[in-house]
Amino acid sequence: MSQSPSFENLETVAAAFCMEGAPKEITPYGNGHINDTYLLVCEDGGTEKKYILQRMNRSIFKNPAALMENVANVTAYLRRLISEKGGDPDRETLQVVKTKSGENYLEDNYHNCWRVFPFIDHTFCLEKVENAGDFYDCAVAFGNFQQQLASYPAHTLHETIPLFHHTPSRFRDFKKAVDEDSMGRASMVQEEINFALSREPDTRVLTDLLEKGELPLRVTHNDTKLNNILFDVSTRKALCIIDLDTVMPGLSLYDFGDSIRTGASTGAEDEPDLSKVELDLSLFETFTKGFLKGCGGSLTPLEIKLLPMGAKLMTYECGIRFLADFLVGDTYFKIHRENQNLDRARTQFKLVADMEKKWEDMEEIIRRLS
Ligand code: ADP
Ligand code: GN1
Ligand code: MG
Repeated sequence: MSQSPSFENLETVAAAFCMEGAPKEITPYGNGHINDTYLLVCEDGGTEKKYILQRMNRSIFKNPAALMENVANVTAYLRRLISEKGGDPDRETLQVVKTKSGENYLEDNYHNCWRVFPFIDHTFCLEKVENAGDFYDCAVAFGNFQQQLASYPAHTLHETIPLFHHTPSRFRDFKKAVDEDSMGRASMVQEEINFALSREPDTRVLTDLLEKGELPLRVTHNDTKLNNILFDVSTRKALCIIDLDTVMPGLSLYDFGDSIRTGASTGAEDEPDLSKVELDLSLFETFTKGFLKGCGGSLTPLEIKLLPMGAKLMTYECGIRFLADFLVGDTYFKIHRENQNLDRARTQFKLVADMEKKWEDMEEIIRRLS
């Protein structure tokens, strides 16, 4: 199938799922960097039913069956918890719509893998924090997500992307991309490469502590960027955590750090004007308060102490991933313009440098809140 499937192709795919009504409109949707996402509107006897139809990224997710087993089991588990608490499972978590043959996803004749979720209507995603209250809600929701999954049988989860947040392994991949320089781009980004290389000793801090058993392995989301949470239009409350492809055992610091990276930056992830990018300390404080609350006292003193390191390392790690992708020719993260991955890497490194400048302030905030 071509890169942009036609309505007819998509309609055929959609028809294989247990949906209400017949497909009327199918349009590209959202700003994810990984999967191809469509809003699918179906007509059912005069009423509209909406779904999210996604083509999973096969070059990233090597085992779609294992991935979808994780998503189906985790969402079924969350639905039970939400119902027990009197919440609305149809709006507060995702639900896997099965294919007509009872599978969690469909593999078409071209080896594309597709899945469907009910569209959670009257919601919006934030690409940038608009006010501190939203970011606080987001922090409580992500902390709470980790709490909810604390009793989930972690051993049943498949590792959908091996070594996803293993920063030393990410560093090795980055170094390989620099050494191979397959696109001949390294000479134009020497300053960025040197910035990343000089911080190599930091890469091991969290994984060493994990290996020594000083940091607990938890079930974490691992991709807690701002646009992976849906807000309710009427209440403007954080409603539903989405993008569950990387729910796996991990460190709480990964989830904390990835949200700071995206939500506490004053600029967009791909902002070309670096003067607009810095760490907003007040948003850092807001998120920390919310996350501690959401985790309900479950974080250990060492986890709390290391929250600034979580923020810095997740930002650094994302920076080297973007830069490596730029060096190999933009094969992983979707780009919509030339040099977008380079701009993304630059914003992450600018944020890392700013965090290093504001290190004492971050530590002081953590001391005050703990
Ligand atoms: P990616 O892995 O590419 O980031 P996501 O699963 O995060 O893909 O989906 C991309 C976007 O689609 C989200 O940021 C959100 O805007 C929207 N989205 C995904 N699932 C739903 C849903 N069930 N209801 C409403 N919007 C959704
Ligand atoms: C990707 O899927 P999405 O767009 O929410 C990526 C994250 C990165 C992020 C950078 C599976 O997230 O790890 O931090 O882009 N997801 C995967 O914006 O690699
Ligand atoms: Mg996403």
